[in-house]
Amino acid sequence: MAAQASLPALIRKKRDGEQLEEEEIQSFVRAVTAGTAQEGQIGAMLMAIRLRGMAAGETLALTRAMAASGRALAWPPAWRGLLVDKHSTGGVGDKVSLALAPALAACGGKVPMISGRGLGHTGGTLDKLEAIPGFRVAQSPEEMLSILERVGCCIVGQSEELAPADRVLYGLRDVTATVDSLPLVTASILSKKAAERLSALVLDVKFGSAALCPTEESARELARSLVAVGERLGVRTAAVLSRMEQPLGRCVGSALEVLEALECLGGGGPPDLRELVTTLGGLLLWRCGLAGAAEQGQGRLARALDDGSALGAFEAMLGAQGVPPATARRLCTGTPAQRRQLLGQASVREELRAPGGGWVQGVQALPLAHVLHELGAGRARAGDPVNPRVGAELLVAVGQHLREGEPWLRLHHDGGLAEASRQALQAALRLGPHPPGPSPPLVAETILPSAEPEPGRCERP
Ligand code: IUR
Repeated sequence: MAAQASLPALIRKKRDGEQLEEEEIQSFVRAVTAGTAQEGQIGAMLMAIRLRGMAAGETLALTRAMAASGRALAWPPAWRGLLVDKHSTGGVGDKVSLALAPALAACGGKVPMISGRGLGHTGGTLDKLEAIPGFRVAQSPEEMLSILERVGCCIVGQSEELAPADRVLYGLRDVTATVDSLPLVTASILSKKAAERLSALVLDVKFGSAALCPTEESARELARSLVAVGERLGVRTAAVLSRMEQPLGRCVGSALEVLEALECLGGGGPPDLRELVTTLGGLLLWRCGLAGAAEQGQGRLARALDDGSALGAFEAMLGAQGVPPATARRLCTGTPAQRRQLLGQASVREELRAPGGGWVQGVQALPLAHVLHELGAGRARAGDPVNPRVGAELLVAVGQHLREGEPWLRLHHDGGLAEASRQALQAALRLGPHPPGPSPPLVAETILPSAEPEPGRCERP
């Protein structure tokens, strides 16, 4: 056996633009997981990868090594083909997971959804769910299995044991300016999904001013990388490119987003949210074989939202994850006022009024998210608390005419709105003298694996 290359030799090799062998990548990831690699060495390797990139085979090897750094989930053989999940690269007002996981369970899927917390301007699914009194995001793999047996879906946090190498690398990427690296993003997202032992995965890769990917081209590149590596890991993978200029739906902020997800789960809610839930879910049902085509899958998802079965699965999931049954019942079947009372409301609710008259061309998501973040809806550092009651409701839609002084945004907060923030919010409302032209579609493109099987393709679970 050849002598193991030292970490400096591996860093040098990548630094000089050479490709790393699979064993070399494994040895780097082992050193990261075992804690024998120094932070400086890990940072240097991350920067070498960020600057030199990785070939497809290297990215696959990195993903596999990171997935193998911890425990993998195990499921009964009878669930073969039914295990599905989705991942979003993050958006403003993105509450899709809250509605999608139970809707998929209602369609016969098994959904072991592992979600994240918000960091930066985008909210996290776990923070949103924790706006519900009693909801517990920490569930062991054994508890996940039991919930999936009874309910069909769970939404949980990443346990210490799952892809621990990603935890180390992700933490250091933030402080070494190496977050925006295609192979590192691909390996980070897919290592956790590979450890979930999924049958099918759909990725919502957002693009636009409030997204990780600023342009449609960069989103397409990331989506292609994710789909190609996902498939080679044996997971049937698809991605959509969706626009993220404006908030998704009408509500932003944890408690308000839970309320909006409940509307969607009951067959109502804003059309853009329902469109994304049914599009992503339809692709998943098709890719795992529960539907013959994506359109058929979309129809099944829509029926689960309309006939109460998705809402029923959500109520069961809440009960299984620590919410007292009476609370879960009231939240899912109560009036909007009863729901608001259960989740609690901020002490201040104020309406912003249109500074002039005109036609609504759009509302920019990024400044809105920044102001809500300042008001306590987001966190500056991992581990900081968030205020679930802080949020905003859009009172207008694109194409609507507003007269000067008419309310366009209802802000929920517990005090501290600075004048500069108020001005930033007013500037986020874009008004024009004419009605806007037709809006571009929310989903710009669907990315599927290329038809040709790639060499080295593995068996599917
Ligand atoms: N989410 C992840 O899980 N990993 C990443 O690298 C990014 C988002 I960026």
